[in-house]
Amino acid sequence: MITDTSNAVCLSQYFLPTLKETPQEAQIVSHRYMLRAGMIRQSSAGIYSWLPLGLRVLKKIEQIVREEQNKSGAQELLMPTIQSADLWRQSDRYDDYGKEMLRIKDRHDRDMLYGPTNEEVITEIVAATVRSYRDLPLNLYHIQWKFRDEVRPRFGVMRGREFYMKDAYSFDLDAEAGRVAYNKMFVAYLRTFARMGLKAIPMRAETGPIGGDMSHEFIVLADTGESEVFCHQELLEYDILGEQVDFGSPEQIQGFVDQWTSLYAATDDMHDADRFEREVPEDKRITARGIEVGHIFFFGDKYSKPFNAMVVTSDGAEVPVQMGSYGVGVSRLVGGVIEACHDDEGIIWPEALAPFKIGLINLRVGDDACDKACDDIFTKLNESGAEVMYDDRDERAGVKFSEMDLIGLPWQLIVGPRGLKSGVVELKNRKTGERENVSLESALSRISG
Ligand code: 5CA
Repeated sequence: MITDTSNAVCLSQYFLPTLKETPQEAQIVSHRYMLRAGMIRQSSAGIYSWLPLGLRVLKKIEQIVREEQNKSGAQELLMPTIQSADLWRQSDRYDDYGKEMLRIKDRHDRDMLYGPTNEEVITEIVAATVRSYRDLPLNLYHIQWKFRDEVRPRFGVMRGREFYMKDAYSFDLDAEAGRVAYNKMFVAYLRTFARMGLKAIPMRAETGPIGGDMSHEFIVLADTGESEVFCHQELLEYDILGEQVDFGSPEQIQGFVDQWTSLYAATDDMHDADRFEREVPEDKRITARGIEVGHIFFFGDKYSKPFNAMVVTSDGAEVPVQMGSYGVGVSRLVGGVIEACHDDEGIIWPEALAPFKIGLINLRVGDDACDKACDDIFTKLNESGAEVMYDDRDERAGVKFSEMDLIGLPWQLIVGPRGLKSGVVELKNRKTGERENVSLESALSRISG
């Protein structure tokens, strides 16, 4: 019995509008493949609809981000997309934010806006509810759509106007505790991106309109990245997933942060060419382009003061809480991962993010033996918990192969009449390109969920 039909789909019925031609408007590979593989459709400039295949990947990324935020001790809530302008007047950012902010009037002629970020909303909540040092530390996050009216929306979901972001906000009694919160997010981010199969390097960065004086951008190296970056090659060799992380130990967390920040890594704005040459041996210097997939900030009382977010200390004094904010570009990551993982035929999904694990290809739809074998495999895979997409369309083999390569599922199981006669099916690994003839049983035991 098929338990969840959304995890086992037949292509003859699945909404997957793929494109044969390369779309002219798409300048970079991730944008081209996302359009061609039927993951997204542009709705207007920098605004996209997520079609079923794209949405599955977006949700997987979102879930990894959520699990790692929760592990680090942050708590999920959900704030609105529409905010009142008065909130932003209180922090003095309403005018400063300029044309990037989408401003709206409601029927009472009140100034509203579509939130580009949520420092004001969350600080107002905390100011009204948190009173004592005993209520801290606190880290609250949500995963919500944002809008920034970018001058040049481009590269598909990488620089959209509407985009999906995880933003967390930490509240602490003093700067030292704030530093602990910042460090926890730093390590949570290392784990988050590593689980997605990405090497994201934390780099000293400018704070821009968010403010503050301590900030790191998490950068994935890619030729099509928008930022120019400089770093020590050994940073690419570190592996946080090989470490036992204890978020309850500030010393251990600080140790990881020190390890990652002791080697040179900076974005263009913060780059110091002399220091780079002094600190990094010539053969270890990386000058590259990169994609910013996350950005963390510590800004002390920049927002807590105007919102009067005060707490009483153990000595009875009243102090403004110390804050940081921490963003992950969830929708940007879909494009970022494709920039890092693809070849000339299409996308190569890391297993953790693949929309389905297996593409089952029936080479002769209508042939009793092929149909029966495929139905059987399809049911067994789904029962095992594996996510499977079954190409049961009456299409030429060449079309099926090239579309499956384009979509980039980690495994392809190819079932044809000739193989079945000798009791075998073909198992192809999308990443290595290796193909093997194996018995049905051994194919199933290798790729089941
Ligand atoms: N409030 C802070 C931290 S929560 C903040 O807004 N930071 S941010 O401006 O750096 O944005 C966080 C992340 O969102 C960025 O690192 C980037 O990955 C993503 N992002 C920013 N602008 C866009 C955009 N126009 N399109 C897609 N993703 C974006």
